[in-house]
Amino acid sequence: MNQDVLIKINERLNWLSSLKSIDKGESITKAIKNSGFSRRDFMKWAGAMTAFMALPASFAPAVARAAELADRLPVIWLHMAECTGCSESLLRSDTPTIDSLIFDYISLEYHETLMAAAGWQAEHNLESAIEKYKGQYVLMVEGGIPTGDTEHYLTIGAHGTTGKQSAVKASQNAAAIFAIGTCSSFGGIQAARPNPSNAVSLSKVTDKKVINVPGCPPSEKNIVGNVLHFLLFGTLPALDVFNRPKWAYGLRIHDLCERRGHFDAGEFVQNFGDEGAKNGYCLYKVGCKGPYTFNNCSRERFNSHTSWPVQAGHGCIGCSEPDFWDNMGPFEEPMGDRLYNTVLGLGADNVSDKIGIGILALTGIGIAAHALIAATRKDSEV
Ligand code: FSX
Ligand code: SF4
Ligand code: F3S
Repeated sequence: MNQDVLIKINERLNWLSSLKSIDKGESITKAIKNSGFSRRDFMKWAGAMTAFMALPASFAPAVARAAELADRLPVIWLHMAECTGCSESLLRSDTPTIDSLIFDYISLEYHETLMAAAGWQAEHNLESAIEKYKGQYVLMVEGGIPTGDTEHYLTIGAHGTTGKQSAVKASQNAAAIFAIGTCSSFGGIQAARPNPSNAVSLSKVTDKKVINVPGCPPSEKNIVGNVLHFLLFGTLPALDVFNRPKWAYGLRIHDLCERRGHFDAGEFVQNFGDEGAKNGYCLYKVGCKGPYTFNNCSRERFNSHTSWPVQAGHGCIGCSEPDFWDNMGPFEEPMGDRLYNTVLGLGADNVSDKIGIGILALTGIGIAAHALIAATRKDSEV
């Protein structure tokens, strides 16, 4: 079975290698070497990415080859309404990582933050990139998209092109489309009540299939992992109900959290800075939304596996879930009283206080709560 998949992957990689590479004067392999990474570092990275994408270890050489062929995959990256944190997540490391090097390499065809061009030149660059790589480019869109009467909020350029028009146009001839970040996936902060610009997700404005890579911001690993996955398979990954790749968003934060033992033992931080906080206790009572949030932060962390919100001492705020700005707040209070009590007639805090080991009940409640959040979203995003 794995063998059949590998044969297919190698056929695809052979086809990719027959395509013209983006001309950067040197190959990706060379660029990585020139940045001080040895072949051994690179293969180690490929092995880690293979595990990260939940593929068998025997796929590591194919993953390495896919990374080396990433320059066959032009990326067009558009900015809509957002804070640019998604680009920052990927590009602002102290030292370049292999992920950021690969991404830098392939993304410069058109990236509004990174490119040198401005004004007419920038508009021209976008049009020519779409034309030149018709049907081949990967479109990545960051940010929510203002619509309706207020879509002029994102109007740019001499032709008065709106953000919505740019996104729709670029999506028409893309080989794959990724909504990068929660804003593009679900509307994000600008779509939070009262949503003055009528911002919506990318999937709401295009009739093409969109893969959502949420997180505010998503980790650099989730962004690059999706590019690699597309290079390897050329098809859509298995997606959850919110069109998030299951290999990245299949588990809850809570499932692999390093503080989970304390949750199970009923050991909670009651206030920031208390004894429990010093002892690394569970952050549920100071607002952690890890039990309702599907993402891989507790396993992969950020900044080359350095840390993540819960490790830094603050609860997860549910940033990869639809409408989290409206649904997950207040961010430093537990959902318990508001959600569990009203919906399920159970106080999660009572459960965890009285029983201590509330794991089974809470897991069930967590899942039910997640389903409820899904059912009560303002709009259907999928
Ligand atoms: Fe949104 Fe990306 Fe949050 Fe910011 O731009 S997902 S506001 S981190 O950066 O789109
Ligand atoms: Fe970790 Fe938050 Fe779950 Fe506690 S509630 S175990 S801090 S994810
Ligand atoms: Fe976001 Fe929670 Fe991860 S806040 S970054 S999904 S830990």
